[in-house]
Amino acid sequence: SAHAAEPPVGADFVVVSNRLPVDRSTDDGGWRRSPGGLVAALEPMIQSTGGAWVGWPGQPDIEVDPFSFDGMELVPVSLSTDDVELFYEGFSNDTIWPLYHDVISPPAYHREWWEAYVRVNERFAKAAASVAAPDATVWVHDYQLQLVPRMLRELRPDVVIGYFHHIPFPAYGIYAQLPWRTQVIEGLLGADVIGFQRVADAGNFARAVRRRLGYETKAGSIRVPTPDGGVRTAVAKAYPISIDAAVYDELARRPEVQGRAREIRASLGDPAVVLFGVDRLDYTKGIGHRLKAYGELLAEHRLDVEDVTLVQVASPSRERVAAYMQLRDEIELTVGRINGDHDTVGHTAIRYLHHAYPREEMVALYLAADVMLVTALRDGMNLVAKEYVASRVDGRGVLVLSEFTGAADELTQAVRVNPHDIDGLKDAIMTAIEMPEHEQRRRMRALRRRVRDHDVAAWSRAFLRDLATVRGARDADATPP
Ligand code: GDG
Repeated sequence: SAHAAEPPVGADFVVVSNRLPVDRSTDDGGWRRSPGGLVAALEPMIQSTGGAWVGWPGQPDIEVDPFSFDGMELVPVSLSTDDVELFYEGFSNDTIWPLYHDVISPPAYHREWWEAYVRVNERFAKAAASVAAPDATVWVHDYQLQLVPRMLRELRPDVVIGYFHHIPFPAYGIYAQLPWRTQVIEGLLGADVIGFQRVADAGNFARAVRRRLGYETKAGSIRVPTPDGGVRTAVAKAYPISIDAAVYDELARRPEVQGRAREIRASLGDPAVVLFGVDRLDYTKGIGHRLKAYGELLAEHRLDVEDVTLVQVASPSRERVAAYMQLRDEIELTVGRINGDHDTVGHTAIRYLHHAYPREEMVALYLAADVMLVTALRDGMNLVAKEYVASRVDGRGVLVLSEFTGAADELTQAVRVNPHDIDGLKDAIMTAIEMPEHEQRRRMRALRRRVRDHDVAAWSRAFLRDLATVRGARDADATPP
């Protein structure tokens, strides 16, 4: 018959995220691991428990059977071209993303998009339900899948469910715009532990729960009524995500990477100061604000193009969403103007790169940069800030960091900025450029310690420890006296 092979007995640990941790190679159709901290953080746990990962393989309209990869069972969820347009580009990236980033760009509300979001979340929930062993632990990730916790609980009341939200959760006054604001909160409350990047995000969520549903919340514990008339506790708490700091440290110590960093500076004409920004080309990242501040510093002769270059990597992102096309046009117009006004034949103001680079090259760029500019208008965490710090094995370099990133809660030794305040941003850039070496070292030492001691493995341990506590409490309740 046309039936797929029987699913395995079931996995004790299941991760569910929009994307599987692999990409299909365009050369040979084989699967390659996609880079990223989440895989690195979760892989040991998945491998040791014979766990599974449920997610979209990244291409529309393909049906792929579950397969094993590096000791993990990968369970593909297929999305049609319509699903990608309505669920992913539409509701996820053009409704939730701008709304949750404080409406920097206006969110679009379309009932058709919402219907697709419900439908696709159901598909993910069913896939997770079919692969989880009895009493398994299931960890759902991010804003594309906010309805999955509740749907999964209805299908499988035996499993323990965690959810981690990688982006901000907005203040109620903003959240309240969402036509489906009650359903989304009910979806999230299906989880036993709901993790956020910042304490403020967890607080915003608890407030939304009180306002929409009137449930009692106390110090991150939410009392959720159950269908049988009882009540259970859901935990809403901050777990700031991080990076695999040791990997960046190790790469940055390689002689070939350090050689490449010198080569990069030389190819820019060995300017006295290299400024660096790297972001997905996204309106949340404040790239325009950064360019404006830098352009004014050049125009006012506080900086000279002979001495300073800004390298801006803007990796291509969500190129089919209109707001991103418009952003790209704006940024590229601004770059062209600044370069046109200030470049000399031998020196450029901005080396603008609309590409993605391999990780080794990123680390070489971090090492080549005297000043790292992270000027996001709103960002859940911002891993770039942590990667820069982890790469500075030489103890030098200055991080300019927006106070609107999750990272600002932890990286308190950075030069802190409000990117909306262009004069303040200009002064912060000058402070960073002029910072004496001993002060760079003092700050970088503290920053490096923070990132080393709070790496991505510590993050997943903390989250999974709280999930295990839920399981323990439930087992204790179920045990007859
Ligand atoms: C979301 C939240 C939260 C970028 N360009 C290249 C490249 N990157 C890598 C960076 C970094 C990652 O992509 C970007 O992570 P961020 O945290 O900076 O931002 P988002 O993509 O918006 O991520 C964010 C994160 O989820 C995790 O929870 O921190 O707040 O928005 O690792 O290095 N990597 C390579 N080449 C590139 O050109 N290799």
